[in-house]
Amino acid sequence: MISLEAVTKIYHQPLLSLIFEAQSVHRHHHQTDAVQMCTLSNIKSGRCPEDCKYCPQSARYPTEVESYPLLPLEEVISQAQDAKEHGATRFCMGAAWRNAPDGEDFERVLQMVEAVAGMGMEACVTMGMLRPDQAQRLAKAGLTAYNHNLDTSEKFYPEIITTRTYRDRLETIQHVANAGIQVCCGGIVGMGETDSDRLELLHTLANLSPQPESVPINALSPVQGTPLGDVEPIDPLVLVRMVATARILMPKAIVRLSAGRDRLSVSDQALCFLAGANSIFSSEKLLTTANPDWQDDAKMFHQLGIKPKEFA
Ligand code: SAM
Ligand code: DTB
Ligand code: SF4
Repeated sequence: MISLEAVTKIYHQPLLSLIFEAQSVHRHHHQTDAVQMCTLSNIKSGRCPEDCKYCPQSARYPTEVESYPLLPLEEVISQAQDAKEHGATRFCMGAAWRNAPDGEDFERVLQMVEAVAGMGMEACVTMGMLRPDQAQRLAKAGLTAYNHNLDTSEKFYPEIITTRTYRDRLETIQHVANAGIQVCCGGIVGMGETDSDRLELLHTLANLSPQPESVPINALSPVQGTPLGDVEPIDPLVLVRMVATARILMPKAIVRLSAGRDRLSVSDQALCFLAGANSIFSSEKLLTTANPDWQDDAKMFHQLGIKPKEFA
């Protein structure tokens, strides 16, 4: 068990010492100068019944996001092929559902997972709460990882989401791990939370058993129409501290510099890589919001001497 005091001590040390410690841990456990590219696909968009205040896909907020039902299998396969050709080794399929469905839609998601895994890519899905039997079927289809974020601290969580509890999230994460699927679990900064909320989130993540194999750190991408649409952008150095602390606490995890990169300079991102981030989402769109495009990232990798991490 890692104590909250230990997490606090790591997080609040002088920034340069924190980055140095994180980079030392990083070099011990990971290939240096290699960053994994993952590509997202919004396989089912909009009209979500949940009230996550950050999310443009919630049916409760007047946003301009496109709504469509589950995409056809062929469309998703073609997107995955395109991502692979651009060097992505992980394909992450997101669906705006409160929980994983049953019936035809679930069968189609299983086919998508089989197809992506069959192409020699890591397959990841995020579609809300999962039951143990659904997790087992996804595992059988070849799913590498399931993304289900805690988003923030247990304390701040009710300010952001009221339609499902922190406990619901922890249960889904346990079902995923029990089925032998890797857990991808992280959070968002820049929603008005305090340092103490960030520390508590990191503390909860690091004490999950097993620890998550993948930890996405998102900076809020504010979307007009959502209750957080006008929130001021976060100081990039908060992101650096989050990444570095996550790296030290979860040495083996892939730490993903996720939403919000379109507002970061190459130098900000370089600091995040130095602090132990070793994955990004690539392609000009995340699920619904803007992201640097393939060319921007190819240029950044060249400038920083980073190689795309190969499929292992
Ligand atoms: N509906 C499923 C769920 O909530 O688990 C899957 C899709 S949901 C969009 C996946 C994650 O994206 C959320 O948990 C949240 O962490 C992140 N996210 C959503 N909107 C965001 C935003 N505007 N800025 C940053 N991260 C966001
Ligand atoms: C995660 O933590 N970040 C990704 C992925 N998991 C699914 C999603 C970010 C979404 C950003 C808002 C949007 O594009 O709609
Ligand atoms: Fe729905 Fe997921 Fe968006 Fe929450 S984050 S509103 S559950 S799509």
